[in-house]
Amino acid sequence: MDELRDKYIDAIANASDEAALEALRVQAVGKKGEVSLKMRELGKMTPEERQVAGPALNALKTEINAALAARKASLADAALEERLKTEWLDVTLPSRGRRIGTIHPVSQVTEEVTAIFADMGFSVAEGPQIDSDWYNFDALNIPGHHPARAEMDTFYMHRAEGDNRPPHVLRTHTSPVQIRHMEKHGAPCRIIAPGRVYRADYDQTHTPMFHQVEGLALDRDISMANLKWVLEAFFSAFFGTSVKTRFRASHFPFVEPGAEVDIQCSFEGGTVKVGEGDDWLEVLGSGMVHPSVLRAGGVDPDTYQGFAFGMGIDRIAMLKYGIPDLRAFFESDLRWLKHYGFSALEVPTLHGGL
Ligand code: 2U9
Repeated sequence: MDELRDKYIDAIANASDEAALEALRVQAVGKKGEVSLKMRELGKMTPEERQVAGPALNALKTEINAALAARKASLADAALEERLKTEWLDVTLPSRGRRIGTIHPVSQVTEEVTAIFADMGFSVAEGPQIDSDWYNFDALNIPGHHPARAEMDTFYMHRAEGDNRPPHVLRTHTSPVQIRHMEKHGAPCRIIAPGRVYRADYDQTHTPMFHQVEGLALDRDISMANLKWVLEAFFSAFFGTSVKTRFRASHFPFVEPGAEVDIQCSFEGGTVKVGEGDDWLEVLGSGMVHPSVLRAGGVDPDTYQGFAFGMGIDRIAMLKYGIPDLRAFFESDLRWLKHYGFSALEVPTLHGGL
């Protein structure tokens, strides 16, 4: 047994790799290994001999197994040490540049508009982009035969033969949001409804999807004077300079009286400057909400009245930030987005200046 111990403990300690170690394991303590064969001989011994040889063989087997495990661990450590010498990382190298996206001008301007109106007590209302023709037209005093339906180049949802559900459309304005708001919350109210709207039109100033913000203020004693003040306060905050407005009588089915609103500007050298000069630029439609529209929203026109307005978000974004072509807004060209986009850290706030 001493011979076996000397032979294997030394050999194991000097095994050069895992394969050599495994060969030694098989040779010593494998099924047909030397120690295992010796153990088989115990049966042929006298009980007295067995009492001495049995525990000694077991101890030898344990010792060899422990030596095998120790060598295995030290070989693994050495292998890892070797790998670490070649596999290393220079953490001081500069990292790969990361492409950071920008905030789209429409998102930025929507936030700006929201911040300004929020400061005047307006909250934001939202609604579905697909709505029934009742919410999009009838409730807004635009009955079936009305030319405004045709003018709006409406996208109708497809209906299968025999499907008698009321027609649905991609909303042509955000006005249905205000009808739904009146139905649910009644008057008084002060809301803006920003969002996507759809009309089948496409050229330098029209895209089939664009963005509007509409406003609605209802109370017992609201007048056109309130409308004019709110709009002048809005445009002055939005353009960062005092802006005069000019109201021109106009007609929209949902308001009476109706007015188109121009803002003061100058056209010099092909650029528009808002808030100075003697020229005017049309930016908005507005008026006092038509009694039939109030009634459609469940509001009593004998008790409440109010103003409403609507303008294109994309259009005022183009004006403020000097963006020439509306179509580029929706082409997802990364160069355009990098040029006209905003940093995610430039969150529009009134106190920060818009
Ligand atoms: C309700 C009642 C009245 C919203 C209004 C306009 C006039 C208007 C256009 C401006 C440019 C749409 O994006 S645009 O083409 N809008 O001229 N919008 S009054 O009137 C409402 C809305 C909701 C319940």
